[in-house]
Amino acid sequence: VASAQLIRQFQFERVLNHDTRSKSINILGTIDSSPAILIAEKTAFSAHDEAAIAKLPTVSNGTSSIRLLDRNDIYRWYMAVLVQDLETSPGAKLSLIWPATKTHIDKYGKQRRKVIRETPELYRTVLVPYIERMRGDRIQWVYNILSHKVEADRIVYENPDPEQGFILLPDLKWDRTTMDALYLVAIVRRHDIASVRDLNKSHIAWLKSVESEIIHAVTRRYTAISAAELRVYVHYLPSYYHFHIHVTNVEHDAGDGATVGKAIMLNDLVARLEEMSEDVYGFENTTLTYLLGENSELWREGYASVFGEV
Ligand code: M7G
Repeated sequence: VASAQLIRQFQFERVLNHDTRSKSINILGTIDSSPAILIAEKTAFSAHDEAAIAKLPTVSNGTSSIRLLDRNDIYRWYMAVLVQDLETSPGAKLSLIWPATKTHIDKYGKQRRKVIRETPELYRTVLVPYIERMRGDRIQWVYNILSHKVEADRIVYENPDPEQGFILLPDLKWDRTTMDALYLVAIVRRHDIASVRDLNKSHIAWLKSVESEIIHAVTRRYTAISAAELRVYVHYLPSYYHFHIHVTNVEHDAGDGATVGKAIMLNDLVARLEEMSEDVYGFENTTLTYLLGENSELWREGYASVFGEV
């Protein structure tokens, strides 16, 4: 209830970005004179809920809720107001970041991207110092989850071992109802892995068991989904430098977050580690290529001078 009051105080400032395909919009505003970002996304149809889908063309709040726009031969197109209900069929999912930092505003704004071919040397000289600066307060939310301070009742599965353990729970991007859009995140307990770069051959067995525990836990909890319908992957670059794994339904279009230049299948990471020679040993010593937004501090203050047309 408290958070619903908070979102009502949002004062519009400007649109940061919008997307017609995902039907989402990122808005910058203020709450209590501090910057706030509101992300609104229309919810997907819940194809598993066949009873609701069957009623789609007939349900109406009143006679004016479906209007024929035009017809041509066998084709007809309409505009409609669908019956919505906060519990079973909400119309939109809203996320609020408040107070938002400059890094958040950059991330949710429209931006062009660049391809970064990051050699081991660039990783050490440009990215490592950047990660050091970024790790601080930005991952408070991760520590809150690991210490059961927040979201504890949402946990899907937990392995409490301090070294090997992790917590699997719904990602904030998931509306927690639409099965086709299932999106979970697994956050590891250990603090010594900031990103894929810190993974090496010594982690192979651990990564394999984490992946199989994840798959087992998800398919047990969400019985409509099978192991072959799960996309288990990691981001490089991530936004948050504490190792975590994305778990989504393959049917879900996770947008940029699931594309080449950002997402790497966990299985592929493990296979690469297995194939690596003892000399190379870990991702620290490889070249990784990814996309980076031009608004980011990492581009402006780091890679622009290396890859930019100066
Ligand atoms: P990432 O690859 O570091 O960043 O993944 P990005 O995908 O946002 O670029 C972090 C993941 O954690 C994303 O899928 C976020 O949606 C999710 N996430 C972020 N926060 C702040 C939270 C949170 O507070 N709770 C939960 N459950 N998930 C979060």
